[in-house]
Amino acid sequence: MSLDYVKFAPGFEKFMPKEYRDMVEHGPFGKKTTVSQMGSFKEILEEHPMCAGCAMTLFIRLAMISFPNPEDTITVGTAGCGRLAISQAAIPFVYGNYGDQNGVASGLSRGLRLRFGDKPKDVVVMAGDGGTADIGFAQTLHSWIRKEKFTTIMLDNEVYGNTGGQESGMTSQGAVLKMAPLGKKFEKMDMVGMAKVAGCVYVATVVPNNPRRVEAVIKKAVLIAREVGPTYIQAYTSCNIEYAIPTDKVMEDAKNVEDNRYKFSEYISEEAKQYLAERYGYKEFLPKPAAAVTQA
Ligand SMILES: Cc1ncc(C[n+]2csc(CCOP(=O)(O)OP(=O)(O)O)c2C)c(N)n1
Ligand code: SF4
Repeated sequence: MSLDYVKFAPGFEKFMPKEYRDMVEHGPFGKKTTVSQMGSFKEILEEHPMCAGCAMTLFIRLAMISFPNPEDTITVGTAGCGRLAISQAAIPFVYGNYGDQNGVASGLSRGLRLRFGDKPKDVVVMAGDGGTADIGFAQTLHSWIRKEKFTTIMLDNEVYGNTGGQESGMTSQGAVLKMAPLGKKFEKMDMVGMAKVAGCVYVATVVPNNPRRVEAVIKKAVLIAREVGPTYIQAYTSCNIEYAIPTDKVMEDAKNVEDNRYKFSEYISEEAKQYLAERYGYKEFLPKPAAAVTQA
């Protein structure tokens, strides 16, 4: 993949569907688009069949706008609500068996490095909390322990949304769901803690009601995964259906949850900070000048 794969072959332009022409002419490929420009360019994800008001869809949309090089990005997913939107985007999507996304991404990322050498090809896993922390738990953790260089994003709606409301390891203790009528008995899994212990060099928690923050987090995670090591983002992406959140209150819920129990957090290893500063000009991570020595 490169910009060449989105360009028209000579003479074919007039035969291409309008959607495709619009994507080539007004899409984000080869440009630096940001979430603050939403509405002024054609996005790689525009339509999806997910529930009205679903916060997960908003997060996926923001994440895709934030990919540093969408024309050189492949997403990997699995069963669950998110893949319904991710698979509609105008970039390649790999969909395997339930829970094998980090195994698939490991092979894909290694293969792309062998094939394309130094030219970055970004692999980004996006999967639900069930896919990441329950059924795919072993593959998720092992990819981190093996230091596989790609980004894992958990779409944490704290439930199995796609199959009608079973509890997941990421459901909060005590939560009552359609298929957990007695309430969840155990604590929410600490996947952030596990990511750090397993060797992720960048770990962040976010909610989707702060688009600029989502953008900053996604960019850092994808850039760091190119060369430094595995990166993990855990995003609160409420399921308004299973948690009965009125569609006009979805963002209010996200704000409340962020304030109360899903605070923004970011861990960056020293190596990753240095890499971002030196390679991508992140000024906040440049070494601070030594304090002037006060003369006695
Ligand atoms: C091997 C296998 N087991 C079970 C299923 C059925 N299944 C599809 S999606 C899903 C749960 C998805 O929950 P989660 O990963 O949290 O994603 P969400 O739908 O909540 O976004 C299950 C159990 C499946 N597709 N494959
Ligand atoms: S079931 Fe929940 S997570 Fe799935 S699309 Fe609907 S609102 Fe979103």
